[in-house]
Amino acid sequence: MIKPDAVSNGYTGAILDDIIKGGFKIVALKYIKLSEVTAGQFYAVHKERPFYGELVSFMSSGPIVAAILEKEHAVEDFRKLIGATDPAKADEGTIRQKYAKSIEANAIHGSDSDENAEIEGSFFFSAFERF
Ligand code: FUP
Repeated sequence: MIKPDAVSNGYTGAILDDIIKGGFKIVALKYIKLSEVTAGQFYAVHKERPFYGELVSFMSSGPIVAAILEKEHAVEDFRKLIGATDPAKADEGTIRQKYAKSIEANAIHGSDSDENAEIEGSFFFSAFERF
């Protein structure tokens, strides 16, 4: 998911380009705005964390780009491509280092396991929207 900060700062095209050049195949793609309810459902695992309320309000503050990506070792390789959660700690050349300003508005989300990738992909896309 390309987050509202990166979309509103005009980085959507550059980020998709980095993803494609990183060897990922785009299986599904969608430009939508989450409501507070849907953002809250997406981040339900963080419900008890102190930053949950602000995260939900930020994630529903503007449109996002959701995608399903395919690659060998996709989860591990995508996390390398996007860099650390805190852009100040992200390696040079990573998406968060290049396009993010803060730990909350950190430009992009990547699934942390194959299991969560399946859950999160099904959150946004039906079988008819995957190619
Ligand atoms: P990541 O897997 O890198 O997206 O990181 P986490 O699952 O730990 O966090 C999910 C999201 O919560 C982050 F992308 C941004 C937000 N977050 C905060 O706003 N503050 C924090 O201290 C940690 C995470």
